[in-house]
Amino acid sequence: SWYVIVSDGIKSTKSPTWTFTTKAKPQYTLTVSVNPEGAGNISMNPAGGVYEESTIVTLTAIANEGYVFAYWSGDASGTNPTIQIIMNSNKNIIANFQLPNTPPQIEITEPENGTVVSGVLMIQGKAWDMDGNDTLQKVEIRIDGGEWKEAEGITLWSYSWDTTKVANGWHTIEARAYDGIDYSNIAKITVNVQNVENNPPEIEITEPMNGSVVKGSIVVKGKAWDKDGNESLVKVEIRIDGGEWKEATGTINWAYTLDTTKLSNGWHTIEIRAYDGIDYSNIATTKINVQNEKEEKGMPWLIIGVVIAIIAIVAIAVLYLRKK
Ligand SMILES: [Ca+2]
Ligand SMILES: [Ca+2]
Repeated sequence: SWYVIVSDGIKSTKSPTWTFTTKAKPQYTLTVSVNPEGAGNISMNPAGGVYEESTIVTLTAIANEGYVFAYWSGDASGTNPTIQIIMNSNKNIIANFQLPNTPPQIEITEPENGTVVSGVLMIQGKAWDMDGNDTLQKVEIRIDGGEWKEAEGITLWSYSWDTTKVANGWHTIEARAYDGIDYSNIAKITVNVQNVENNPPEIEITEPMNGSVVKGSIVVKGKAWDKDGNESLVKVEIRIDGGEWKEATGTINWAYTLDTTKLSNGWHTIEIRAYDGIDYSNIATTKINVQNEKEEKGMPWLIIGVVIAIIAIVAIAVLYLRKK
């Protein structure tokens, strides 16, 4: 509060008393620290550490040599080394640093670069990490620059690759390891896939003709052959009406005896296939119309006839005795 005193040297007059209040903004304290100690510094802009309410402070974490910035903690978060905070309370902020990551390393040990391979190939190798093998998370493989796929195991890893799924010729195998932060270099080999391509066998039914009317015991027969050599034929199989496959006799010239009395009268489907140890042939089909004669079922009629005859004889006998 204040007032004025006016004086002419003899008399003085005091003015009324005026009062007013100033509204000062509250002030807050920003405390920063570094973890681990000596790993780096934090610059504050504006500098100071004590700020009026609502002041925006830019914090930058600066790593010392041998460290990298990791994340903020306390009253801040995130992994960006520069952040802005608004001073609306006292704050305590920690900049966390860590030792930089060493990427893992990888090696393909099997197969050797440039070798001829076939069938299902077991690709194998090793992975390691200077920061400790326990940080390794996975090993991935890709074929011909395709999608990365996870291998089995890590420090000693393997990956099963079916080379019959690709064309014969040169193919690229690449491997990499991951430690949760960085991928390793990519290990790369090329191999020459040489698989023998198999032609499926072929088959034909020569008897019975499609649509034949048959009865009793019949012989189903035909021929089978294979472009890769008929000696590769393993077996010929037959099934009736989509039932169980049964082996026929012979291969190049095969036969199967079918008792049609075990089948109902009417149309039935016979299917045949050949197998060369790798692939089955197409299925050859023929339809037969079974017509076996029905067995005589006279017995019930005979019994009924005898019963009627006995009743008739008894009736006649009764009538005859009554007349007497
Ligand atoms: Ca590492
Ligand atoms: Ca074949």
